[in-house]
Amino acid sequence: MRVGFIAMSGVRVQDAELMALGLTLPGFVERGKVIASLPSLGLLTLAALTPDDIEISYHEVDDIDRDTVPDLGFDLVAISTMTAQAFEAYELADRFRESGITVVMGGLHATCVPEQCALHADAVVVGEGESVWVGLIEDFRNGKLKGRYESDDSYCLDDAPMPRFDLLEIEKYNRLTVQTTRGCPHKCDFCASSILLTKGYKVKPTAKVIAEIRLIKSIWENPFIELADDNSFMSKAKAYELLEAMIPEEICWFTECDISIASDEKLLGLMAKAGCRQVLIGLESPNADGLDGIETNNNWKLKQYSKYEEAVCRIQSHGITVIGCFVLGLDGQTTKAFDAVYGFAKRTNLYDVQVTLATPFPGTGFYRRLENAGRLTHPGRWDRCTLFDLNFEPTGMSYDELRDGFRDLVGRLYDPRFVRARRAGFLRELRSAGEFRASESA
Ligand code: B12
Ligand code: SF4
Repeated sequence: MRVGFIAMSGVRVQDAELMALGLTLPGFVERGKVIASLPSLGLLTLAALTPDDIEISYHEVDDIDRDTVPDLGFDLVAISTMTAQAFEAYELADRFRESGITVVMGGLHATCVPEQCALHADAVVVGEGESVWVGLIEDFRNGKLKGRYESDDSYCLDDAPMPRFDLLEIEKYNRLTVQTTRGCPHKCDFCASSILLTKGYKVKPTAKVIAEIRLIKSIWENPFIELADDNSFMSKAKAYELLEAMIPEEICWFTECDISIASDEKLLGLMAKAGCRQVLIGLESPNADGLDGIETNNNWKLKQYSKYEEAVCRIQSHGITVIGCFVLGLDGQTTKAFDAVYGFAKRTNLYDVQVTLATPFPGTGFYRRLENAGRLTHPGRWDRCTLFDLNFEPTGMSYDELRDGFRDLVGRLYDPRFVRARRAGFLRELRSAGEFRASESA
């Protein structure tokens, strides 16, 4: 029996004018180039759980001739897609099924729109794949595949298998991902990340993370690793333990966290020592108006607002550069938000900035709210769920003002002179922070 794992990778933007400005996620070309080639960690994880007697292979969708779907001898294909490439995934799934191959779909999109995915797949997996994969394969072998499998959230990262990096044609990639946590303690209205897969905040045991890092080091001498976490280090004791264990590994890495890391000097010191080069932080809005109500547990993001500038400067003073992420078009924001983002980036010497348009992903509170209010301008157009294509009527400005203001802001933020000035400012501040720390310890 043969199972093919197919990743709908790549980045997508529909807006031709933005593309012309050189915009790629999460901000501009250089990082876009780096991340566009990341493999699907979800599929590599499921591959690891597949029984040994089954032949498996991993494929990036761009390596498959989508028109003819070559006969690779698959009995079953497992397709992973995000929302932006859902239509392309549906087409591919249809082709496989026409050739008599069983299709299973899973991932964030399938979790949120399972009924629609079921029109194109023999089985749809809702939620985390690990808890259902072995049973699904067994059902398939026995000719008893069900149409839908749902994870019950009981899966624990203590049981995480070693992802099958060995399946990759490794020369195609320049970074690999390691997941140290899954989920997030916060609950943002627009969040389309792993809180859609699990309600809990799950932490992988340190020994397993280190084993994954060592495996990557056995493939590449000096790897740059991306932690595929939505919000690392929320469990502080575990974070210290992990970071201490990462120090001797001598790797460079990137992760996503929230602004609270800035209030923990010990954590920042350990992160820097452990090789953290960059963190991506969802600041979301440069003004309080846009932040109000975003985090729906206890308005946590609004409460952090007054500390934003100092927090960014403190993190960067440890030599850890910050990609500050701002979402434009949030309820409460007006056209003043564009200049406010620019001003924030300038004042803080933000090393990188990621601006995205508020995006109603299916399965989010934001989507339901806009749908109920009749504010969706392109309902069901999943190919526009790219973070860069506008899909709704904003409140504090018109549709055109938001779209055009966003394009203009992108041009200003990624102007090479502005990028150079911010980075020079970052280096200046880093030097003076270093001198200050040296004088304190003398
Ligand atoms: C790495 C990454 C990428 C890589 C993806 C590589 C790949 N093929 O997976 C790249 C750079 C290509 C990428 C591209 C994009 N990304 Co991205 N990306 C991430 C990131 C940082 C980590 C994802 C990850 O590895 N998670 C860990 C793994 C283990 O989880 P998982 O993939 O969800 O898999 C689990 C389950 O979903 C399930 N599962 C997954 N697939 C399958 C398949 C089957 C058959 C089964 C049974 C189960 C199953 O089982 C797995 C284990 O439990 C997340 C943010 C984050 N920090 O999580 C954003 C994120 C997933 N990306 C996002 C977006 C918006 C994009 C882009 C649209 C950006 C753009 N404008 O181009 C494009 C998508 C274009 C496309 N290809 O569709 C959004 C997704 C929103 C959504 N619901 O669709 C996220 C959540 C970021 C965000 N906060 O907005 N991304
Ligand atoms: S802080 Fe980030 S990961 Fe957590 S719920 Fe909010 S948007 Fe999602």
